[in-house]
Amino acid sequence: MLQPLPTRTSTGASLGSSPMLRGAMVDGQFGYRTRPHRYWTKDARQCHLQVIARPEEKANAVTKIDRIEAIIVDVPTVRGHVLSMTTMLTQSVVLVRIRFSDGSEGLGEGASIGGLSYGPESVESVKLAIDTYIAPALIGMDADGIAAASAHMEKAVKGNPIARAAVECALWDGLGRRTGLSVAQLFGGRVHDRLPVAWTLASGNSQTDIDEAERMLDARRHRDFKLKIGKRGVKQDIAHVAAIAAAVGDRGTIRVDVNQAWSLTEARYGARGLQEIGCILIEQPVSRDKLTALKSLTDGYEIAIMADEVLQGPADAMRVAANRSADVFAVKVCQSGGLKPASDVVAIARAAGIDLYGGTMLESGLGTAAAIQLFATVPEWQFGTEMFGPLLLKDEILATPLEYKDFSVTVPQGPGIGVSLDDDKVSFYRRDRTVTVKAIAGE
Ligand code: MUC
Ligand code: MG
Repeated sequence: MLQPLPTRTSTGASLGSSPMLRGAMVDGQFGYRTRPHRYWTKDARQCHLQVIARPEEKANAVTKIDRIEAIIVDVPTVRGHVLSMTTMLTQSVVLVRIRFSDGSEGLGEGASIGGLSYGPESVESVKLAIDTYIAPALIGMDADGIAAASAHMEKAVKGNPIARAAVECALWDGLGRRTGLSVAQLFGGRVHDRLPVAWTLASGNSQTDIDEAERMLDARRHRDFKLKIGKRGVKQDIAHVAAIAAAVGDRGTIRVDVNQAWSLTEARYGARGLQEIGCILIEQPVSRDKLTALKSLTDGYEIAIMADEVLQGPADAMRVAANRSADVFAVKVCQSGGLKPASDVVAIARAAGIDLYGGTMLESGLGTAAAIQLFATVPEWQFGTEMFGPLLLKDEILATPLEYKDFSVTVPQGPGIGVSLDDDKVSFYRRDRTVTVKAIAGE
């Protein structure tokens, strides 16, 4: 432990005020600073030289990335979540824990939906990319150098934005915990204490969805509803949306997510029909590689067209913005490749005059909290957010759940992402858990 020395030694010799001669108590010994980078220790009569670390060196010691651990957890959903390409009964996510050389830790999460049916990454591929390629590339790097680590990751791993995002989030969380700052502060500071949260109605049945919407409105939990469509024919879908829109009335808003299921002809028919029944937005109506089709819908109808799956990071955001192929961006931390790239997607949208929506990959509370930290720093979310991931899960894996009330979620306080995991729950839901079967004698 280093402490400032008195300017007079035990032998009475004045050390003077010169910075070169100022002393320090180093691990119980006197140290005289004789050169900027070294200390000389002195016993009373003979000056014997011993090179020891100067205080600045200790203080500036680089914290390194020591260990990166990725685990898959599978948590059942509160009901079947019916999307155009799959029905979810469980949500699987990858939790990342990074251990740093100073003993600190950082947490991150990568999530996708429905195995490989939603996009090109699954939780299995995310874990493999982290264990096999990202971790070996990052071990030993400066823990605080997130830009350098991210650049290195991008070099080591092409694509795979969800895997990169999970690790990048954990680096931001670690930096926040070490500095005592929240991720929102690291990104410029909060401009919101709470964010509005939409709920997705996706039971597959109109009446069940109406009952669910009523419960959400009564509880003041959600008033903006996103309906998953695209599995049935367009006409049936319009009738389904019309029934729910009529039931909700002016107590809330109705949007739909087609998850790429329509052809352009179906989408034209759908856009006209949905706009007539008061639906305010269509999310990713056509395949993510059909940018011209997306643009023709954006130009052709008043109903807002939102880009989701097409946005796999800032370069895609630039492509969509360049031709104004969408009215709104669903900004997703995982799909963008991390918090910083997601903030770049936000910047591109704002510069291009494209509206914003805070999207989710149905992350658990951890990934949801990370996104909330970033979203809290963005002044306008014209279409709100859908930060409801943990509410779709039957069980909570955070030590303290996020707070949902008055149709919004509270931005977590505290350093880093501002949340911690319930380790028992994580042990219970982790895919590789070891189950101890007790053999009962005599049975
Ligand atoms: C998506 O495509 O937006 C978001 C909400 C939900 O229910 O599914 C996700 C994915
Ligand atoms: Mg979507």
